Amino acid sequence: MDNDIGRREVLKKGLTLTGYAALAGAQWPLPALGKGEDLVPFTDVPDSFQPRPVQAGAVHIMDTRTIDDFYTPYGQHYIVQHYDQPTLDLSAYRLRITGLVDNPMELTLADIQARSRVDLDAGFECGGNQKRLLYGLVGNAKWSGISLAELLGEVGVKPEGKEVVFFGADEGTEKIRNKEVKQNFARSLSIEDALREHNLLAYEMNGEALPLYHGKPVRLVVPGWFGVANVKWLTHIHVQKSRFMGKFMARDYVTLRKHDVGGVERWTETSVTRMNLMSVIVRVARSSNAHKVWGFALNDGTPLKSIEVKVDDGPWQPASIDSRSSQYSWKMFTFDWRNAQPGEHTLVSRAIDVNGNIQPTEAQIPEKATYWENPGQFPRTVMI
Ligand SMILES: Nc1nc2c(c(=O)[nH]1)N[C@H]1C(S)=C(S)[C@@H](COP(=O)(O)O)O[C@H]1N2
Ligand SMILES: [Mo]
Repeated sequence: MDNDIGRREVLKKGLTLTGYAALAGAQWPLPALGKGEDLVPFTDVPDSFQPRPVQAGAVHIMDTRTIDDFYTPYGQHYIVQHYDQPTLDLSAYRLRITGLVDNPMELTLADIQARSRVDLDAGFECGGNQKRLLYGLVGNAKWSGISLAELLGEVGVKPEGKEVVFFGADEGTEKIRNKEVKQNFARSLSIEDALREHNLLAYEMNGEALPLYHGKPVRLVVPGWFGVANVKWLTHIHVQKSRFMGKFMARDYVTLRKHDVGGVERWTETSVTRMNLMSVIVRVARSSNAHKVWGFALNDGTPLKSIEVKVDDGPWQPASIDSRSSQYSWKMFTFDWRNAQPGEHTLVSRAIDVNGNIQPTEAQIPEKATYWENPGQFPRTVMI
């Protein structure tokens, strides 16, 4: 009921009517505003942005304007899948580990849950995240499960094992060289990447059993990587000698961009892997005369040096970073905007890491022919 009143209040104040119109009748989490705080509407929200509640089989886009917690609850966290969303029989569930290993294994869910448990805060975004979606293909959660490196240590990868392939139980049909073939969603990691300390086989999200749409009962979480690496409904890990060339490694989720390759400008293709250094502003609120700006940053786990905000043509100024931030979580930030004058203003953020990398403007990003990977600075406009 409070939500209904809250939503009407928000609508009255004009927070992008088109976006919220789609939510009529839906339970939609509203920003937890402080007492006496009002949302300042963005004036840059495209009409095409239509957030909806979670629906079976559909992509779910988070409305980033409603972020109100460090851990993104189920229902708000984005959801993407390319095939079906299989419901696995938990008593029949097996995770098989095959290929170039000394001890192939078949683990039940109970076997997995009996191993030592690891918690990890990790935020990630889809490689297709972009401005048009207000960067809503995103979420941050506490993932609990078992260490992949430890498990691979136990199965014993043979020296000739170079690539670890992760297969989901979801399946679809792909046309490959004019032949329709059955495929499961699959991604791979090099053995070095697979053995990194923090990769998890997760069976819980935010302290609850992994929800169906997030990969029940077990998914891979590769912290610092784009969402596509985090194979859901994981049933099979296979170690092989050669590079895995499945669709989601080699054909889809491939970025085509112009690069200097040894002094020659070439169009090159790379698989979507580690997240780029990015940040976005998601909310602006006013309490009496003061304004507060919120946003989040993500990257591959390289520590950040700072997050900065610029108002109109002013200087870059440091934002405060949420103390709950950890290496692979998203980093929420706030910025106190002083002396905001009536009228329309442009606000933009940028993240800077300890190696001195600065989140580029869109114009500074190398020319790209695919829509994957969009870490350019995202100027937002608000009306005061
Ligand atoms: N089995 C399986 N895992 C998958 C996918 C999929 O289609 N099938 N989609 C991937 C992509 S592209 C993304 S962005 C993330 C989304 O994870 P989420 O739905 O839990 O947010 O899952 C990844 N894991
Ligand atoms: Mo994705």
